[in-house]
Amino acid sequence: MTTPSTLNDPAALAAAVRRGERRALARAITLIESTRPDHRVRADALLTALLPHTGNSVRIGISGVPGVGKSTFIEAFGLHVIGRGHKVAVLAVDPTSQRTGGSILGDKTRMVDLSRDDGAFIRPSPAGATLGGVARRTREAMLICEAAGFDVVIVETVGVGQSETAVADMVDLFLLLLLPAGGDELQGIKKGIVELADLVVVNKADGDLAATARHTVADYRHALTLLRHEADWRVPVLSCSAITRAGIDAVWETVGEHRAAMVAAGRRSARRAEQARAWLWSEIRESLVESLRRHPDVRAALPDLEARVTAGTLVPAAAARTLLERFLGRPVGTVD
Ligand SMILES: Nc1nc2c(ncn2[C@@H]2O[C@H](COP(=O)(O)OP(=O)(O)O)[C@@H](O)[C@H]2O)c(=O)[nH]1
Ligand SMILES: [Mg+2]
Repeated sequence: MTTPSTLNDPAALAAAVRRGERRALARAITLIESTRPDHRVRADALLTALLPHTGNSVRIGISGVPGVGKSTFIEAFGLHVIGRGHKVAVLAVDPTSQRTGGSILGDKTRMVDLSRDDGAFIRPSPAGATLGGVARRTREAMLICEAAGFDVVIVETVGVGQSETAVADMVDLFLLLLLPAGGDELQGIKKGIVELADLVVVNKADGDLAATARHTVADYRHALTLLRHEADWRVPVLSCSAITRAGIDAVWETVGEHRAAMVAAGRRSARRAEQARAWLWSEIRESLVESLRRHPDVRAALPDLEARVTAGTLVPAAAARTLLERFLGRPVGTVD
């Protein structure tokens, strides 16, 4: 059983996570979300213990503009996948959640059945100042969920900014949900987001919107053939209704086809290896900047340098060099 003392002991917490204990899972994610330095040390120990048991999931990113039906879709899709014998974890990357109160949390009313299901685990976006911080914690939460036996991990993004790239960089398949409507601009889709998609699904293909949905499917099929040509995977455009649940099964089948194609081409492990390398470098950047900010000599010099840079009397590169020299305690030739 999980007792308060096990929660402070990374090895015991790791064991409880691996047994699939809900409380341990929630506690483990709370630990990795903490910014306290002593918690970070324990979080790293926990993740190190769990790492050999991670990686065994289908990692799916889901994006789309607010109102496209992400929450409703995840409820329908998640229940379908659980019905096929899987366990589904739902995480979110929403750097705006501090202001909005969290995308998933606010949406749990649309995921009532899924959140009650034993086969599902739903976690709202961590509150974090930077997208980098939120993305890091979501990646780590994904590893913890995998170690706990969740073999399908869905990462939702709010679809309003940079978070799509961050999510595409942590999943095997990036699914873009579209509305039955005109082109990207009409749908409020940011430039470049469509290019990230491995699978495009037009939602709300029901009732009065069914005919428009068919046109949207045809439009995007055409647009995507112009957009990119990949040897191993031609991005499919499907339609579904998260409400009637028509077409949801085909989406899951296509996820399986994508996985099979990527594994066969050796691209699944290559993509994950590349993601791990990029993650390493973002960790290096984040922790370097963090230690730099904490350095006493840097802190002493920072207010004055920042004031001069913002006043336009000091070049940022020169200010950065001064700070770096204080941090390193020696002169540096060039900043780059
Ligand atoms: N007609 C129809 N409405 C849908 C469908 N999926 C979602 N909706 C509705 O669209 C609205 C936004 O859905 P929601 O899941 O909250 O979208 P999100 O902001 O992307 O998470 C809600 O009123 C849903 O009931 C669908 O497949 N068909
Ligand atoms: Mg939502």
